[in-house]
Amino acid sequence: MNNWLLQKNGWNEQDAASDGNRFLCANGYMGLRGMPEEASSACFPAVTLAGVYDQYQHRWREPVNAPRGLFIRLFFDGQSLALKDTPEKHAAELDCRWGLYRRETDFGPVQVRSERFVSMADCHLMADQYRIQVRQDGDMTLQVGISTDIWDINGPHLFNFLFQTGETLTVDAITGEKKITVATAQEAARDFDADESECRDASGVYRVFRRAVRKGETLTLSAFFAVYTSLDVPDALSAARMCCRKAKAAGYSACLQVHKDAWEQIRARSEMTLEGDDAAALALRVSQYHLNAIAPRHAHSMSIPARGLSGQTYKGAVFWDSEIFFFPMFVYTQPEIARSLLRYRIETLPGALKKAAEYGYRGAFYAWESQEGGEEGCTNFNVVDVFTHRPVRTYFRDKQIHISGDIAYALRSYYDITGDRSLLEEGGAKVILECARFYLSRANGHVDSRAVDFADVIGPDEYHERVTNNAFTNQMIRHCLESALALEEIFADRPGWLASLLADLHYEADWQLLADVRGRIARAAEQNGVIAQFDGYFDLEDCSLDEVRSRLRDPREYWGGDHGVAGTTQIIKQADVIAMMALFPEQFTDRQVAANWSYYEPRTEHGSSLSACMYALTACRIGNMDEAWRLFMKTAQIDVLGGGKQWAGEIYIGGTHPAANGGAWMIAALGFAGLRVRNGRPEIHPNLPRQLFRLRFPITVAGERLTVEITREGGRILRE
Ligand code: IFM
Repeated sequence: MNNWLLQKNGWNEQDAASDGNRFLCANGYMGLRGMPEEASSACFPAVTLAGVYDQYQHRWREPVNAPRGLFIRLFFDGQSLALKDTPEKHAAELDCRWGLYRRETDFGPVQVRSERFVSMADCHLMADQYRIQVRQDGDMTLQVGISTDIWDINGPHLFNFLFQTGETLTVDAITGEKKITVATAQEAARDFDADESECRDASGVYRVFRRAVRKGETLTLSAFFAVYTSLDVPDALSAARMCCRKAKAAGYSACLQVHKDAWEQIRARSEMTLEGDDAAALALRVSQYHLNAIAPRHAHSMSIPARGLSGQTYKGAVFWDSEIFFFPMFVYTQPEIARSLLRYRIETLPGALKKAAEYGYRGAFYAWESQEGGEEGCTNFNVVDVFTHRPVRTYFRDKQIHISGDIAYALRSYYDITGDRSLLEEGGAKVILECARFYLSRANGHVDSRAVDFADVIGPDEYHERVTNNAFTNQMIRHCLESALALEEIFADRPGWLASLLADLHYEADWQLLADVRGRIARAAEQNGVIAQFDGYFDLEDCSLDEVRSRLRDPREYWGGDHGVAGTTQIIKQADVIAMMALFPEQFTDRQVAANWSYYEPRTEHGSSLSACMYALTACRIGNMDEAWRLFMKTAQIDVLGGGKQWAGEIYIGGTHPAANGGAWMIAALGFAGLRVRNGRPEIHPNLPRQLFRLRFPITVAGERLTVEITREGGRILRE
């Protein structure tokens, strides 16, 4: 099978939120939710801009949604043919080869077929081709415009709207907080005669085409929509206008061709081919499409929000998802994107230093939910209680300290996999040292005075707050201190450089202190080979997941925190000890992994889309391929099936799942192929599930482009 199409038949407004995610078109600069052109704001349509944030009053700061171009209203004999009027037939699809959204809707008197894309060749552009097949004689009116009826979670964010008509329609506005201009422009081309006019109303500005139509006619309209902000260029409006004009002059087909060429190049570097199971092959393609579509190719220092560009969920913030879940696919396939993700952390170091200082620590304590400049977007009250409707004190912001170690981990991996130390020279080494400094200042003494504790933390399992010696966190810290120490060896040929860096940083810890603390970080207790997730974990109530679920009084109830149903039990939200074993495979024996896997998996809710892939990776390691397969499918199909949690308390958390998309690549590459880099060389240790007979994918290691091929007979790494 060679299926690249994610398809859905029928229209149901209830599915609008998940369809908008599933059919998202994006190019790293902006994301356009997968709704038909006529969809109203009740269907959560949005054009979400990467890296443009705004805070309205005291609400949460979140990314800005631009006015929505390519918005169409259709009337036949004076009747609106809106989608909410339940069209007789509707089908939508996403062609994952090139990020093309297509839909076909039978409105009765007319049938509409459209196709659109968010350009990979020009990140400011999107284009649409809208074809109307007339079924009966009548009078038709088509309004094509820019809608300012914007769906926001914590908005509004745009003010002082200025509308212009003429050959190009434009809408520009400024954000409330920082007065960033968001300028949009739209041009249309048509192959039919019509009376043409313009109209403006409270919801936007439109070009209007009116004509009498005859049964059997086909009318085609192409629309080009551009977005620029004053963060891109000083005169955003002129730039948007120019972009549209150029696109219109080139025509839809030419714009489509260069867009497709750009996608071909992306796929040549990253596309995995999996043979043996059609559903899995499609799910993997959808996953890779979604992650590639939101990569910041237009910027040399930018990261990716946890819900990508599918909207404003999680405040458009950058989490550890970037370093631990998105980074692996990029570092192995398109290292320049991995570099951009890490440059974002290098450039936002001042925010991390500030956050550490606010809490009375030295060094770099990165934001749990990082926004512009590394500012912390996570509040102390990140969940709203469904019973009292009051905010709940959560501790993600102040206690999830593994974030700094996660960043150091990715910096180190970047060096190990690419062999390129320039990123360390350009600020990466400084980040590692500042993270190490943070941990040294955060360390606590231990009752036996030999061990070093890390108390009052939260591990990846967020349901248990303020624990001591979370195994995952302590391991990340250990690795961070080791990475700081390793800089000496990495820069052995430039001792003067490292010494001057340390002097510049006024780095007070000497290597001996680092080595000493690293060696004394407390190790969690073990029971029958099972590592306690944190001190006292085994003393908690040991009951089943079903039992805990049965205690819920509301399906949206938050499981964690002081009153959550999971907090007093051993039920965890997501992979924690197992995530540690997946990220540090060499530190644990197969036996240890097997014992911990069997213990923790039944106790894991998988309430986060970050969980299943860690269990799948470790299942590959211990040869439990049936479970690896089940969890691979769960991970890879998440945006195919539109699954995942939608609510945390009263907070909407829906959107696409880039961490699972990255997780699917990780399971296939690091799990099924057993890919790793040791001493600068790639190795494979194949574990192909019985459902597959071939897996093939390109990688780049130490600058060399290679192809990994795994079959039932074994595996090989091919040089180009
Ligand atoms: O980073 C994750 C976290 O681990 C669990 N809650 C959602 C966040 C964003 O994906």
